[in-house]
Amino acid sequence: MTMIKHAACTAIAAFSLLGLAACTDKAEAPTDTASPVLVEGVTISNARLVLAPVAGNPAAVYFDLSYAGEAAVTLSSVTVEGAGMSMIHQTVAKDGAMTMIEAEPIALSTGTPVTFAPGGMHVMAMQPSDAWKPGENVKVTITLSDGATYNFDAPVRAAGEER
Ligand SMILES: [Cu+2]
Repeated sequence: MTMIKHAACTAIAAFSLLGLAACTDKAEAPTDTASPVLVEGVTISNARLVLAPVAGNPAAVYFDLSYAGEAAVTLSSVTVEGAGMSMIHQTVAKDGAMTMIEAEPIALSTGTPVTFAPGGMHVMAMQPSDAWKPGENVKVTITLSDGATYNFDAPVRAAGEER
């Protein structure tokens, strides 16, 4: 993630001094200071937000989560910045067709990674922001049952890209 940001900043800096200043500010700002409580032991990898083929339809957020914390917690909610509403969905077979239902809170335990992936669990980002464009990053926040939150960036992918 850091490398992606750095590359983007370098490209902007090459074109304008203003861009350079903005990037420098960003790079020096400490991250995650807005979170009142930080989750111990949560690692997110492979995050991405995949846009729907039809503009305005919900986007899906996928990621891999591993947990190495002490507390017995569940993943209560995931919010996507810019979305009108976000829900955790599970994909299930019903009457011979695949359908999506709201997922139960997900228990986190050490050594059992949780995977949000196409065809399985995913975060449905309703009323997607017009600002979501491939190459941009969208801030995703997970909240655990003890109230702790954790933020990460999900790079935006177009509908036709690899999910
Ligand atoms: Cu869904």
